[in-house]
Amino acid sequence: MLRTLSRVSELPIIVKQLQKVRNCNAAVAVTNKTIVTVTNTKQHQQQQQQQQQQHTKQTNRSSRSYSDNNNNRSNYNSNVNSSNNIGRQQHKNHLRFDSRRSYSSSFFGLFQNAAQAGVAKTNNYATEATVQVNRPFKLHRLEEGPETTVKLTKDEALKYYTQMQTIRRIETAAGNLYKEKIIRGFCHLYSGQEACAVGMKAAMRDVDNIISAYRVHGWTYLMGVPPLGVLGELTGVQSGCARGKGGSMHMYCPNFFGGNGIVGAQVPLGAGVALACKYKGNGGMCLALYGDGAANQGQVFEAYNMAYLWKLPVIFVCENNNYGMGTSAERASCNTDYYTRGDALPGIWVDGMDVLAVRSATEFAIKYVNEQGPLVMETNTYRYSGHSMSDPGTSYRTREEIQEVRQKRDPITSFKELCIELGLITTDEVKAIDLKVRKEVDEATAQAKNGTELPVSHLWTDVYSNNLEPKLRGTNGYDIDHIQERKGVNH
Ligand SMILES: Cc1ncc(C[n+]2csc(CCOP(=O)(O)OP(=O)(O)O)c2C)c(N)n1
Ligand SMILES: [Mg+2]
Repeated sequence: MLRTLSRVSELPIIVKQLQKVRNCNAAVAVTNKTIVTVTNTKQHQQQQQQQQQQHTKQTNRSSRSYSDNNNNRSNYNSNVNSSNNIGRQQHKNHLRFDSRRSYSSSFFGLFQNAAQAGVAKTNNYATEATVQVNRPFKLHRLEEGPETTVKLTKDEALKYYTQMQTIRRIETAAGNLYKEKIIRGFCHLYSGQEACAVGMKAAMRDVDNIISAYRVHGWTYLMGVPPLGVLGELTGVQSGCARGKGGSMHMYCPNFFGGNGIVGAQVPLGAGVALACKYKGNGGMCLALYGDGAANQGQVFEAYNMAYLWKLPVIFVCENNNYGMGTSAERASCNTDYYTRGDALPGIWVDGMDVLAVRSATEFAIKYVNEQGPLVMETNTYRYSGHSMSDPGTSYRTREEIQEVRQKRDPITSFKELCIELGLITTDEVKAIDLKVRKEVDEATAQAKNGTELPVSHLWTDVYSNNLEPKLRGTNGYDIDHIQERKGVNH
């Protein structure tokens, strides 16, 4: 039976029909964004087995995925391993999904249950796909760059989507709390830039560290603080990750060195964290993030220089969102190719709206800095909000510009569409994740609103993470004991 569908959503109907046929085996090939073909013949099954055996002989590989090699899809192609040209040729016009799976009864059962199963028990009709990154990397002083063909498993797809959606929700909640005057002071939102953080985090190992500027609510959550720890910090209550003492720009957790309000200051600090990794010999590295607006600062170049001379395991990441406050990158920089600005340091330009490209570039960079020393990575991205909550963000750019990025390059929407298209996530699973994330962030918002502040006497507790003297120094006229209530998180 061969049938062409006009929409992916028709797939369950076809699957039900197929179930009625005895001894059937189903396979699915997505040939472009909208067309799905379901093939169901015994002959096909045998053909597939023969090809599989032949392929095993030729490649002697235990795992592979098949490709339809359809040229209609310019951006995302599902391929066999790129080095395996024989295999690719052989399986031309065949299936994109992993041939190791049997698309028989278990496939039908799982698929049918997907809608009720929610996020935990997901449908499994594609477990892994091979994807081409959206826009090519640009390289500076590098002969080889990151992998452009990357694997994406279903679990990873669910995780990245959930993480990006949670960051977006937290930022929306923060924006609303600010407008209600429940959050006071500074508040810089990360909406639009989610793929940068989620992609980098996906590549990080337990021994790795990160330090950034002030746009860090998303990073704080990714590094292990639950939404309430972030939102409570923003509303200044005890459930905040710094017990409400830090606020928007000063959040920390293990391996995350914050949260720094002085533009550019985190860059040499990041080099210092990398020096500590090298000194301890723990194999870790540090991601030192800064914006296009910080990229022309003297201390950035001084940090590049020292890191290069000392071969420090640091990735200098310029998150280029095109604006430093209200000044466009073109107005502020004589050279907006930030990935080349390290001079002797190699550099990579990466599409910061493509979570998989960021992950691939970071994986490459981690290996590189551990073996050879520092590297500059520019993630090309966009922020939807103004610089901070006090900036409407529309006096130095047009509403149309923002709208266009939202419609054409949004990191969450494009990743969601990709995953659905690849068959890694269903629309029902997307809905279930959206609901779960909304519930979690709504609950955290309510608790952050109603939390209690620390008593004033706690202002001077935990000044040092490891206090070596009994009294606080420099409090002239006062005789204040140092009280440690909590252990520092970044020893
Ligand atoms: C040393 C210093 N100079 C100026 C400022 C004021 N300031 C805060 S953010 C900012 C722009 C930074 O832009 P960018 O680095 O591109 O980061 P983005 O806000 O785009 O994430 C400036 C000038 C500051 N906080 N510190
Ligand atoms: Mg900027």
